[in-house]
Amino acid sequence: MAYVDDFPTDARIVRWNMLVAFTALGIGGLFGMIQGLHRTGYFRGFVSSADYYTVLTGHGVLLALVFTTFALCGLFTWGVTRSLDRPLPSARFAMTWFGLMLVGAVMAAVTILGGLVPQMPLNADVLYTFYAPMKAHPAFYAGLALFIVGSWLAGVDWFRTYWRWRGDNPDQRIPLQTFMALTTMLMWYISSAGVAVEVLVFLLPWSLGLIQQVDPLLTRTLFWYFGHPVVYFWLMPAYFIWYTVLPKLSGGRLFSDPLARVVFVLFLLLSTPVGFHHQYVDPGIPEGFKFIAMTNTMFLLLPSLLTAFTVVASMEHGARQRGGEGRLGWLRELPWDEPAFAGCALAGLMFAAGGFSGMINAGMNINYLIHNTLWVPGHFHLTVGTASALTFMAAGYWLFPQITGNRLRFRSLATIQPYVWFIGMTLMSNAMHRAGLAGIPRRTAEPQYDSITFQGVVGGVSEMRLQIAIGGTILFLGLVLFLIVIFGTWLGGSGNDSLRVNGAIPAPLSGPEHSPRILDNLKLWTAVAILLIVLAYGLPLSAMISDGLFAPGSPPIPV
Ligand code: HEM
Ligand SMILES: [Cu+2]
Repeated sequence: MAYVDDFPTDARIVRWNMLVAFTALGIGGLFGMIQGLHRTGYFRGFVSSADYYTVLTGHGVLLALVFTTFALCGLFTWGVTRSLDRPLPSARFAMTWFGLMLVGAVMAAVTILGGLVPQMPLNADVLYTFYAPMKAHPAFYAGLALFIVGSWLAGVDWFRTYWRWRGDNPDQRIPLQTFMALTTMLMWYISSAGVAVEVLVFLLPWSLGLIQQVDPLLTRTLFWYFGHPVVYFWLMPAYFIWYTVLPKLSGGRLFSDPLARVVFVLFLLLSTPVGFHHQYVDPGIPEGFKFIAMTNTMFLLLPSLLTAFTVVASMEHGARQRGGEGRLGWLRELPWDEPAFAGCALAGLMFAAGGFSGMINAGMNINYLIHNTLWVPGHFHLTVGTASALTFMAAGYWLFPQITGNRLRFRSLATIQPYVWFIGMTLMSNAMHRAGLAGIPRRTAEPQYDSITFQGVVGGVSEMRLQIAIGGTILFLGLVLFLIVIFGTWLGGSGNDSLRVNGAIPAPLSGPEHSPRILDNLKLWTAVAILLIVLAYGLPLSAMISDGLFAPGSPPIPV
């Protein structure tokens, strides 16, 4: 029996979320390729120099916000209902949050793309970080607000399902996948409150003309209060797949359920009190608080290192079950020709590289070297752009047959797709990192300044630009392969007769009974998380608002 037979309504909800996610991925990826080509200086025909920022905003919003959040909603709806073995309480409620998110996302996207059509009054060239003094059309902020509220209601839906299950099972440990979804959502409620205040109290009224000015430092701080934890909102669903699906795909079982719980609790505690590490160069924030943020950030490496250990141990266990031997010889026994496995494993490998460049970003002193250069997109295309994106694609290969009842189509394309993405990203990200070291700025259509020449540290500047463009084109090709497989599987229905995916997930080697019950005390961890935030943010925030909520203000930069 596939998931779709047990939970037909929920399967539809998962399907729709994933399809919106992958559509956003397709459009956003096309914009990415255009950017890479534009920056070479040779292929400028696609968009004008000014429109570059419209495209860049579309790329960032569609990929970093829309694609990731819909994918998360699809994966968590599947994980919660599967692990609790009960459907969401009400299809109507589920369609409400899905609808709110969709309407919000479409409003934001249409407002951004309106910038490409001179006759339309809409525009929002404010980049996906959208902070003042850049100002967008009110429809953009209203769309964002709907989108965030929709995501909150999605979390309510998973909590409701969990509470009902709890009523029937008062003494059981929370099933792991549900535990992961709930801790992620608690983190999301705490952190997205910051961006909700930023949008609803400041940016939307300002863009409607109801207030004349906003305080850029305060609104930036509110943004980054949310802007770091949001990266865990992208990553935790990838971890969720690595912990619960990847061991099975490797032919084994999860090494340790308790370690997985510890990791998710650590993310809940530490994701938010670190946001100042995005503001190292902002004046007006005391250096000591930047230092605290840096220290917390370094602690945040711990859950990722624990994950690397647990996931690799599970993979090794799987490979040895399949007859793998030797210190590293077992690696050969892993199913590298299985697209879902290869996608997750390559995503994890790239994430390790992203972790290293992330440590450079996080260091208060070396951050100055790479701040606002192409190094930064070089870094996060390894993390969100691959660790999350490629894992979500891989999860799609595994999940689509289960949620549609159809066999995976174009399997040979699916088999090579993760490798195509891996090669494209290796080229693009490597060149972006090096270009950043040469001082080439990010978010700049044509980075040529009078009397400044960029010196390549290794290789030349035009070589790096070319490598970014070639890597970006290969990535887009990888994306097209993926979309052919997924939409082919969805539309090319062959019925339920020959499903090749076995959706069962085996029990871990070490189960939840090996950990103290306090790990499941979500109220306690939420309280500790809030306490840490008060310590990290209380004083600097109160200093920022002590001179008035809207002052010192700043005139808008019209876009
Ligand atoms: C086809 C694959 C992709 C290509 C070719 C691509 C290319 C690029 C390029 C060249 C930039 C830098 C532009 C600049 O700073 O001037 C960029 C920025 C960015 N990319 Fe990608 N990218 C791809 C996929 C992704 C994915 C999958 C994600 C996230 C899930 C992502 C998220 C971002 C974000 C958030 C930015 C920063 C936008 C900003 O600075 O406002 N990209 N991308
Ligand atoms: Cu961060």
